[in-house]
Amino acid sequence: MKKKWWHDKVAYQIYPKSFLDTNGDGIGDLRGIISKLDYLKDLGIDIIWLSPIYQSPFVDQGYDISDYYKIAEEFGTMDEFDELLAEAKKRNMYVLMDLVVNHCSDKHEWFQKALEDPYGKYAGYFHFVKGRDGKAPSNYRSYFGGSAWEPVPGTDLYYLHMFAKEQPDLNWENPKLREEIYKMINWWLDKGLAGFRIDAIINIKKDLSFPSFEPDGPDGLASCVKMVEEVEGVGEYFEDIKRNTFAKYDAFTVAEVFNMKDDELAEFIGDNGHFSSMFDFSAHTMAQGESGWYNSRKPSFKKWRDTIFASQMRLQEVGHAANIIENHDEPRGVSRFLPDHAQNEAGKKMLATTSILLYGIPFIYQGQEIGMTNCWRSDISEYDDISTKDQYREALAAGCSKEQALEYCYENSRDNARTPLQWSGASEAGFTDGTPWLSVNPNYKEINVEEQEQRKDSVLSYYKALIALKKSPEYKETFTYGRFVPDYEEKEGVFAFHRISADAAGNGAELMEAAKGGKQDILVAANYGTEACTLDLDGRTGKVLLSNVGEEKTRSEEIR
Ligand code: TEU
Ligand code: CA
Repeated sequence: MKKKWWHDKVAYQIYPKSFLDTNGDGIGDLRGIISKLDYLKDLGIDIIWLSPIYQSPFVDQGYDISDYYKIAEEFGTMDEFDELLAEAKKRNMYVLMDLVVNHCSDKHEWFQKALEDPYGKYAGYFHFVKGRDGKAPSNYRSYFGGSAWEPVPGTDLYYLHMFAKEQPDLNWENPKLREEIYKMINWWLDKGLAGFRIDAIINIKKDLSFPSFEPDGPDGLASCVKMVEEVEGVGEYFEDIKRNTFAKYDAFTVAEVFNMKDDELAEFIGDNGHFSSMFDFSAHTMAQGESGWYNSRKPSFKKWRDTIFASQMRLQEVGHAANIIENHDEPRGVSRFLPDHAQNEAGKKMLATTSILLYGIPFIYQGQEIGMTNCWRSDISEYDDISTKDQYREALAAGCSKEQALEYCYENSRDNARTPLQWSGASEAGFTDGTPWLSVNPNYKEINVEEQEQRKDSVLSYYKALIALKKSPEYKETFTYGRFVPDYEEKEGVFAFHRISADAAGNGAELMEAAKGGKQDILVAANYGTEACTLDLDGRTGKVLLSNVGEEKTRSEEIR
């Protein structure tokens, strides 16, 4: 594997709207981010990914961009953005923006011009397609519910939108469109961005015959995902983008790709892959279940652990995926993955350990470092997210009671991750002097940065220690390139693996044996079960590098 500058880095996702408000309008802003760069540096963060900060009507919280060259005025100005870049650079930190180019906003100039002239140049930037028998061209359901086709007023045409109708899909078949996008990407990279997180990119290639599929829901529609999953050739687009933009800058790119096929991993993130990295969503898609929320079940510990292990075994042969426990589209990781009895600080530290020390690049989502949790709402009107509202409607339509549907929102809503970051126990969690755009989680009085900064045994202090360990000169190489070897798999509730120097030879047990001959062998062991547990170290001796329960307990008889 070729070594790259991003392999040993730790990244942090900022959801700007909920990060920190400095002018009292209830909306987080760039000034807020700038003022907390030292906080992030101190945590050990190298790379910051900003969810979209471009001009947008915010129908889908900025993932509907109306001008790719402007900063949303809610967030600040281009001067402030340049200041953020400069301040990050001073601290040796890298900044990634969110690249949302499967679609834009219906308020984007291109789309407005397309509507004015539905057979003209700009209509060719989108998928304007003739209806069939007075109906939409096909039976696709959009990600956010309802038909993925919307009539173009005054014509018999429809435009495609895989997400909301305010997010028309761009036509990547059109070389003019591609040229515009590349120009825009390079414009940002020229400013000094380190790269991009790339949104929904797997969707850009369409089957232009737009075939209908067997309906897969009571609405008589079929998920639009099927069409993009079946179409061939998206890789050629990825190569074209890379060649014309990222490759020229040695930029770091992390792609949002669901349902990755095993035999395509190398093509995506191998040495010469389309992208530098991509998120490992395997545990999240598994937890989400096959279909909608209302029949998703909390995964068993074993299924969850085995999913991560299987993914690690595949990935370490190929490249560095990005490991997450949560992001702005997922519920909070501690609420989702920790069993009830471990919903405490020791549990949160345990989850951090078994995520951050995996093979790959950790991406921490804002608030994760203090163990923020899901947020209960007693009415759907308290939610903001377009997808949550759709899932709620769907649950009611499927016969769920209001209470039950709200329970599903509590477990699954994207808004769980979008409540304001809890900076202190002061009013509105210290996030704003005004009224926050989305109300704060009432547990901010117990869970907040200020309190945890003062306490050595807090989740925040532990995250700092954990990241410092991962990046320490002595262990960095092993945590970055060392082999991932699962262990104690038969022990109930145990999540354990080794990271063994990359130059040790062999596989599995063989490798562990080989490592006894002087190679670095770091054992990460966690007990998610309810019973105390003893691990036989098989003759190994060593020292405890870090413990979430105090060194005494780790070394105690039960655990030894
Ligand atoms: O997400 C793409 C995507 O597939 C998600 O919509 C996912 O299915 C959904 O969040 C599950 O609830 C990206 C962004 O991360 C998301 O925030 C945007 O809404 C979406 O693209 C459209 O840009
Ligand atoms: Ca503000």
